[in-house]
Amino acid sequence: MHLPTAASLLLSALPLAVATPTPGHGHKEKGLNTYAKEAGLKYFGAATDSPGFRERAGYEAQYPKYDQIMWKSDEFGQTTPTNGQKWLFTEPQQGVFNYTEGNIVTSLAKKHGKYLRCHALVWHSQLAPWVEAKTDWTKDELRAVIVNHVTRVAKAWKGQCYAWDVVNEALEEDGSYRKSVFYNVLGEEYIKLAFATAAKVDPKAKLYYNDYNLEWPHAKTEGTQRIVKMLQKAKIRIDGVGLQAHLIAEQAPTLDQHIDAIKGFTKLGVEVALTELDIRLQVPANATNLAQQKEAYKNAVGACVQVKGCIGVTIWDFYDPFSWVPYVFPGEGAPLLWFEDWSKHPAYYGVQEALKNGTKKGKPGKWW
Ligand code: 9MR
Repeated sequence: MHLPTAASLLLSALPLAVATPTPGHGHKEKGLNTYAKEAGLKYFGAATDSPGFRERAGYEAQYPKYDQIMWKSDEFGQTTPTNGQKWLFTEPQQGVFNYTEGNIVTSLAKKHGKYLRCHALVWHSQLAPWVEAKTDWTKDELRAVIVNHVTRVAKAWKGQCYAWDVVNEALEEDGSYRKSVFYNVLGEEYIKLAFATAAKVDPKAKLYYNDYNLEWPHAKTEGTQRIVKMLQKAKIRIDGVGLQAHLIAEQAPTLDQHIDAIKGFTKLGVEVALTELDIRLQVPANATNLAQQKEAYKNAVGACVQVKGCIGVTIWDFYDPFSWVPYVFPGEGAPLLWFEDWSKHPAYYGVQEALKNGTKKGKPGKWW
């Protein structure tokens, strides 16, 4: 869907020769990754799935247009496979490893020169069923399972990942540990084991803890700081915290909340990235919630630009039909930057403004 803005209606009524290009409508518009690099970030990226697993089936006719934006433009300098590297695909049966699904996206990243974030080594969800089917793991057995999985999978992409999400979503909202099979058998030791193993196998990849609802300070951000400190104290390498940033347009964090949350991690000496940004709204979208979404995107990306140590932003796909959101939150959707008809969300220009108006090197932009 495309909602004409007041500015675009006004412009279309003017003779072309006098129409001054507005941000986002000028001929010299660059892609988001270009603006991100100019602002001092490493990348602005988009996660993507292998075609067989994209959320909306029957959209094959859209693939050429999709690929053009995903791979052949300067919109995105980085990607993350949304599914293919997960345990379910990489070790479907104990000791049987398969990298086919993950390789689809990782090889495209290589071919097109995009940074790659690798996702995710140890996670309670999209886990191969055999891990949870066995209810009487001994500590030693499960330690061996984790070490073997992390070793084999990290080795498979060794040297290719800018970063690995080593442990994903280990916390509850109150900052306590999630009672996953890993935690139930090993306690917090499983986190140490996963990071120590990944550090050994891929010394160049940045090792991240990744979770959602870390974009404003509260119990869960404190729990995450506790994990960072625990690893540091044990002299186990952790390089970054990934803030997934699955947000809601109508109730998104403010710029200051984002900044405080990010600084809460960077002050510990680790870097931060927004790793799965999307901002859902009640559908059908309307001018009000699209404006809220624009503001929310601008604040999230703007905070990353403003805080030293926040190195990049990844949106969790870029084309609305391929988002996971409507399948999990009925009545909500349109969380990305391109609508189904390929017109851009107002939020696209919110991101653009955040990137163009701010720089890590200079003073904060005038809108801060
Ligand atoms: O985008 C992924 C979707 O295709 C899967 O069906 C879903 C299953 O949980 O996982 C989605 O990605 C998740 C990511 O791996 C971790 N953080 C939350 C993401 C959205 O669920």
